[in-house]
Amino acid sequence: MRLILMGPPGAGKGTQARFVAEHFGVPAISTGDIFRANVSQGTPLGVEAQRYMDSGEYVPDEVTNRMVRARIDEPDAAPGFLLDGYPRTLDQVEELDGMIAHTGHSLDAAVVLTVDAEELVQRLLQRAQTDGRADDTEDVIRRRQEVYTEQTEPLIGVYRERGLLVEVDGMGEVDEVTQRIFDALDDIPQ
Ligand code: B4P
Repeated sequence: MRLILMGPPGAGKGTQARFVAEHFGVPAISTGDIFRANVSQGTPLGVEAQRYMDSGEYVPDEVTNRMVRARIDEPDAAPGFLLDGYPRTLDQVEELDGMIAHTGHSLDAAVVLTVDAEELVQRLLQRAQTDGRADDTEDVIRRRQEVYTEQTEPLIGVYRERGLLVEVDGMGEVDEVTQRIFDALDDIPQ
C-alpha cells in the first residue's frame, strides 16, 4: 500500500497515521516528526526547518522533497508507506509522482480527514497544554490554517480528479475515526 494522509492542522493525521500504517504493515512517514527530530538534535536541516515551523509557514519544497526522497529510498519503505503531512504543495505532488514512478508502483489512495474549523483550534490548544509544541500557539495555529487553505487544499481537487481521493469524517473519538478510515480503505484493491 502506498497512501497519503492529508487534512488541516489538528485533523488527526499524526494520530491516525500510526494505526493505519500498522494495519497495512507499512512505515508511517511524518514530515512534521522528521523535522521536529532534526530540530531537537540541532542538525543543519533542523536549524533550517525551525524558523519556518515556529511561524506556521511551510518548510521550502526543495528541502522537504529531498528529505522525503531519502526516507522513501530506505529499505523498510520498499513494500509501501503511509505519508503523513506530505505532499502539502503542488510542487510536492509532482515530486512524489516522480518518486513513486521510480519504484514502478502507483499511489493507492489519498485520504483526507475533514474536521470543523473550531474543533481544529480546540484540539491544538489542548495539545499545547500537554505537549508544549512550539507551533501550537493561537496565532501560529491560525497562520497554519491559512497556509493549509492556500497551499494544500487545492491538492484535494488534484487527487479527486485522479480518482484517488478518500474523504473521511475526522470528527468524533479517535477509534471511531480509525474505524472509518479502515472501512474506506479496506475496499481498495492492494
Ligand atoms: P505536522 O507535524 O504535520 O503538524 P499538524 O498539521 O499539526 O498535524 P499533526 O499530525 O501533528 O496533528 P494531528 O492533526 O494528528 O506539521 C508541522 C509543521 O511542519 C508544518 O506547519 C510545517 O511547518 C512543517 N511541515 C510538515 N510537513 C511539511 C511539508 N510537506 N512541506 C512543508 N512543510 C512541512 O493532531 C492534533 C491534535 O489533535 C493532537 O493533540 C491529537 O491528540 C488531537 N486529536 C487527534 N484526533 C482527535 C480526535 N478524534 N478527537 C480529539 N482530539 C484529537
